[in-house]
Formats: sequence, C-alpha cells, structure tokens
Amino acid sequence: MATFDDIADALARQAIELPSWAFGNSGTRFKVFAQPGVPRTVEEKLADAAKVHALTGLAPSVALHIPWDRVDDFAKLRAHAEDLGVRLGTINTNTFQDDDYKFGSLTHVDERVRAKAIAHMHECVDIMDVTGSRDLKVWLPDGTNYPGQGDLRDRQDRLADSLARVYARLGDHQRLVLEYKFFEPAFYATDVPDWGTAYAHCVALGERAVVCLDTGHHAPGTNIEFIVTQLLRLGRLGAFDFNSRFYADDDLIVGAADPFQLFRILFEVVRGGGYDEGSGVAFMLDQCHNVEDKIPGQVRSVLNVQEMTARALLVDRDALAAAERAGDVLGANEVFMDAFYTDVRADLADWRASRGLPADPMRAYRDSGYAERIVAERVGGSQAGWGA
Ligand code: LRH
Ligand code: MN
Ligand code: MN
Repeated sequence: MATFDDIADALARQAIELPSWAFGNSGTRFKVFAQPGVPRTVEEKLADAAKVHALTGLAPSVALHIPWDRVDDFAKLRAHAEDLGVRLGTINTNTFQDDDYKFGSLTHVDERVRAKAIAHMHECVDIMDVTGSRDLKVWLPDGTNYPGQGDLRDRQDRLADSLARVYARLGDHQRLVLEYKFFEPAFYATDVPDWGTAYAHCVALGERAVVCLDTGHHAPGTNIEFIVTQLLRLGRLGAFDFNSRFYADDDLIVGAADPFQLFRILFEVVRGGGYDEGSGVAFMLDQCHNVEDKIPGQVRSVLNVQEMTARALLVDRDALAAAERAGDVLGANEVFMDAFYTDVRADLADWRASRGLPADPMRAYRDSGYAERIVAERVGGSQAGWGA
C-alpha cells in the first residue's frame, strides 16, 4: 500500500465548495428549528464559510443560490468574499419556489412560464459574469405526479429547447451543470430523473454541458460509483453534490450514513482521473444541518471527504490490477479493503499542523469563541437561506 507521505502532495490540491444554504436555518416540512447565531445576510453566510476554510484549508469557494443569495451588487459581494479569503463559486438556479412553476419551469406547456424560467437562468449567467463563476448549476423540480398529467415526450422536447437557450448564453469559459434526481417534488415522473437523461441532454447541448451527481438523488441500492465511472469515462462528470442519505434526499453530512460508499465513489474518482489537476470535476457539498450546529457540521463534512479521499489515494492500484488480472477475487478485495480500513486521522492531523492549520479543526472551532460571538452579534433580522 502507498504510505501517507506518498499522497501528501495530492491531498494539498483538494478543494470542496460549500453551499451558502448550509449556514441558514433549514428543516423538514414538519418544522424548521431556528438556531441562534445563524447568518442574517449573504455576507454573514460567507463569513461562516470562510471560517470553515480557515480551520481546514479545504473549502476555498462558496456556492450561491439565486434568489436566496441575490444582492444588489455582486461585484461588491465578490470583493467581500475575497477579503474573507474565499471565492464565489457555482451559481445555482432556483425554479422551485415560485407559484408560476407549479407545473414545471423549463418544461412548462405555457411559453410565458418557460420564458420566465429561461430569463431567470440568463440572469444567473449575468451574475456569474460578475462573480467570476465558472458553473451554472441547473436542477429542475419539473415532473408530474400522475400518469397522464403531462406528455412525457413533449416535456423532454421542451426541456431540450429551453436548455439550448440557456446554454447559448454561456461564455466560453462557463459550463452548464445539469443535476438529476429520481423523485421529489414530482412523484410519478421527473423530467431529469437519472444520469442517462442528464447525459443525453448534455451531449446535445455541447462540450460545456456536464452532469452533476448529487449523492442523495438515487434509489436505495443504486451503485453510484458505477455512474461515477461511466460519466468520467464519457468525459461528462462535471460536479458532485455530496451529502448522505438513509432514506430519500436527506441532505445529511457526507460520509455519515455510509462511509464505505463514499470511499468507493472517491476511489472511482481517483481511478478515472477525476482527482487529477485540472480534471474539471467540482467537489461540492449540498447539505442542510437541521438539528446540528451548522459551522462544525460543515467542518465535519469537508474532513469526511478529505479522510475518504486519503484512503482512496492509498489503494495500491498496481497490486489491485495484478490481483484482478490473476482472477484473485479475495486478494483484490483485500487490497481494496486494506486502504478503506486505514485510519488516516492522526496522519491528517500532522499534515494539517505542518501546513499551519489546526490539527483538530473541530476543537479549534469550539475553542475559537466564534460560535459565542455570532450568537451575541446576530440578533434580530430575518433568517437567510433554505427554509427561511
Ligand atoms: C435538489 C437539490 C438541488 C438544489 C438543492 C437545494 O434536491 O439537491 O441541488 O439546488 O437541493
Ligand atoms: Mn443537489
Ligand atoms: Mn437534493
């Protein structure tokens, strides 16, 4: 097996984008539990994200969601982020919280609604031009609840046409990242339900259209690492939305529900070149912290991704290939599992300390007094973000 020293440099290039909405109050349809000290503004969300980056060195950029994070002056917001030591990253579109989108957005039968959704996405590209963002993330709630409610084929045709109109607005350096999800809020047929549909639309659009794989958007038992492999092989894996799930789209802390699955996914990322310099695969979190503290929740999340990346990098790929070729089933599995079972936490603590980062970021956060400070300072005002 490789040693930790062998992988130390590779770990240094890890970057995991944080979702602005992870810092706002969130919940379920039953209850949103408000937490003291949560951000009241986009600027405060950025400050919390910057704190996560300062503690871990892993999270240099922040994804925004429009209109949740709409501000008057995005140039000013960009400068503010940079002052805090982070960048503005992916711009996420939102066509799921407006009454007009009850029966769809980019797939809607009514031209007026479809044009409105396209205009929203164009506005997001305008924002990207100012923020310097590369990626426009499109996730659609579009779909139907009952057989016969909509013409499945027509909806695909309208979707293709709408996406082409959005794609046409992108600059040469920008990408459209299309996210799929098998159900919710539509329960019978979702218009972009799976990687194959997302891939087909991306291929039709052009080279700068790529797929986002949200780990929570699959049916139980789905072999997600196989999808990772296939999309990398096809050159269309654009991004991950990392989180973990026990049941549906739970948006829990990545690596919490099934660390082994996260390892298998990251192994395929490494194997497929998705972790190479300039690979174009964006690592992002898409999580909500409904009952746990948000900033340490994000710290825990990026550390989980880092730990599993380290273990995936430790796999002795030569020994694995030799065992695979020899038909040595158990030997190959042993090579794989050896890396998975390697506890890298102490090595990572030393690695962090050697780079001027806290050896224990969770403890450093507790000791920093930041939590007490934001509780004292952030009084009044409305809560920002998901579930607000
Ligand atoms: C949809 C989704 C998508 C949205 C986010 C808030 O379930 O994963 O990425 O933008 O949640
Ligand atoms: Mn997502
Ligand atoms: Mn989701």
